[in-house]
Amino acid sequence: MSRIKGKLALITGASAGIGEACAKQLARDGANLILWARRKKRLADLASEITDESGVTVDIASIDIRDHELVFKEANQLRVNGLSPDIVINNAGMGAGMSLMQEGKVEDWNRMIDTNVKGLLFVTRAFLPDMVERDHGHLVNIGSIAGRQVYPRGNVYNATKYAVQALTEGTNLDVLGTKVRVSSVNPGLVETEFSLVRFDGDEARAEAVYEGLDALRGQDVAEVVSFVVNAPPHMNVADVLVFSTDQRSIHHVHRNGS
Ligand code: 8X3
Repeated sequence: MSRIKGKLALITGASAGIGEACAKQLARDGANLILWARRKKRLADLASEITDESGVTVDIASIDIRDHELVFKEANQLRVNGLSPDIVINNAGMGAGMSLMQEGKVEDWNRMIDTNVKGLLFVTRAFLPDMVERDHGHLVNIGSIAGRQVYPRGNVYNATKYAVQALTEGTNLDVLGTKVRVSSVNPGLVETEFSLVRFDGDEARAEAVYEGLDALRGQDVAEVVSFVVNAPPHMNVADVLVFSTDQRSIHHVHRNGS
């Protein structure tokens, strides 16, 4: 049974990985979609694939969530058009580099903080007031095990994901007394473009991250998100941590031969 059939879900970072898988899964659940990402062509291809397979509507927009003026303008336009989302999946996020703290690049820090923290804040600020006003809505933040445990060279990426955790918990406190729900879904290793982006297109380095283990797929995380947003209205799944069976903590990963 789907409780989100006919609801409107907005997903950021929807052009690939966990975001793309969430789009397909929530469409299977019968939700209409608004998909945001920077890469419009990929969004357009995904939208036509989804509309071919399901009867849901899919709106797309090329949005860089680091641009707060664009985020607020687009959100306002959606509101004016009567398209206020019932569900917002704050998925867009990235890792940039893996340097020692003492060697970190300011450019990498800015990209991670601007996307993972400030971008998530802008999207939340853009849609949460309407949810509170309507006394209805569900915000799902995609965090990470990297927001629970630090690892060498994770420094600023870890800090951004710890921030996501704090923002999820803090937002839940701030909407107490309303029917708005705030959840976080925190995966461990998921085989997506994440490492390719982090290592600036270095395929060998990216592949090594997932080598020898049966990592999570985007679809696995999307199924968890689907469970979270399909929970009955009186139930708020505040926090989920999900690993591949080959991973038990950020520091404990079983690889073939290990
Ligand atoms: C990404 C997971 O373990 O590579 O959020 O930091 S990890």
